[in-house]
Amino acid sequence: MSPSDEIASVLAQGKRFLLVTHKDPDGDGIGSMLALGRSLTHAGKDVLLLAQDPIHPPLNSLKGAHRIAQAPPARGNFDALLALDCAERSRLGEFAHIMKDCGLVIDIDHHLMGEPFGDLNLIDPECSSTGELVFRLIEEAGLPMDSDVAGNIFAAIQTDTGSFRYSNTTPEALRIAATLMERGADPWEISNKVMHGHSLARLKLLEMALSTVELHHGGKISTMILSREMFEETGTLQSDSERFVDYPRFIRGVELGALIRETGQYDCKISLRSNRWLNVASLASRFGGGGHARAAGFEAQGSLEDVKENFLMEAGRFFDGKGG
Ligand SMILES: [Mn+2]
Repeated sequence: MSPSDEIASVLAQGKRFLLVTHKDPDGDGIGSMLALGRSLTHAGKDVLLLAQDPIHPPLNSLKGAHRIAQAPPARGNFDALLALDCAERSRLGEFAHIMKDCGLVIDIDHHLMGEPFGDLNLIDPECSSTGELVFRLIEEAGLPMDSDVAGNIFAAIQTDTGSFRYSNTTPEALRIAATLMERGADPWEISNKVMHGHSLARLKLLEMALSTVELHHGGKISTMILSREMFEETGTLQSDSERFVDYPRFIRGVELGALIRETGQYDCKISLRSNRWLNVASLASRFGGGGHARAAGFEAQGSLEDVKENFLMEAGRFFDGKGG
């Protein structure tokens, strides 16, 4: 039996399911969780959706987002835990311990890093997004798909492919998007909510971030900085800086764009994007992180200045070694 057949039969036989996604959830994780959760609920299952952090704008406008709980359930007893878009066990954060209360752990993901941690694993790194895997699973398992399920899968694929622009956009992703439209997904409505629904404060934060953009390594590396002060001054959250990393990458001649965010005292988070050939997953792994060839990230300890300097030194070396 293929992994998706095995998972389909667990979903058909089980009654209670717990769905989770990674910490700092994104559109793919939340959209996938909401879509699969609603479909299973309509199939008569008892479903609990769980996220470690509150769902911030604009993702809280996805249909059904208010149903996502933040606290783990008092009673375990789930037939299975489905981990969506989690990349590796550590991305489950504080929820990793709930796994023992669940009959089976099912890992559904399109990242290629670490060992799959599920009893059953539906992993396909060729796949644009976890949303695409959820679509396939729902179809193959014969689970119900109404317009809200279709819309949330569409939002998952749209956010993870940068509105069908990034290099993970495949013919299959576009075909599925077309099918989702036929099932009632409305791309304009979804973009307005998920891609455009931002606050004025976010624009003020972007204004500050843009003023820090610099070029390095002969114009091939570009950096952008976000300090804790900037978040405080504008009253914004880390989640408001989603997709800022695209701006340094958009500069002509740049191959590697990096967004360096200060997340705590001596804690930074670095997001990496490349345009054509540089393997940023491999660069991130030098710092203990990971991701995809064109989008990756890692965490680092130190002041913003030190982290930036260290990163630029290593990135320059990686570049010169034709890091692929
Ligand atoms: Mn994803």
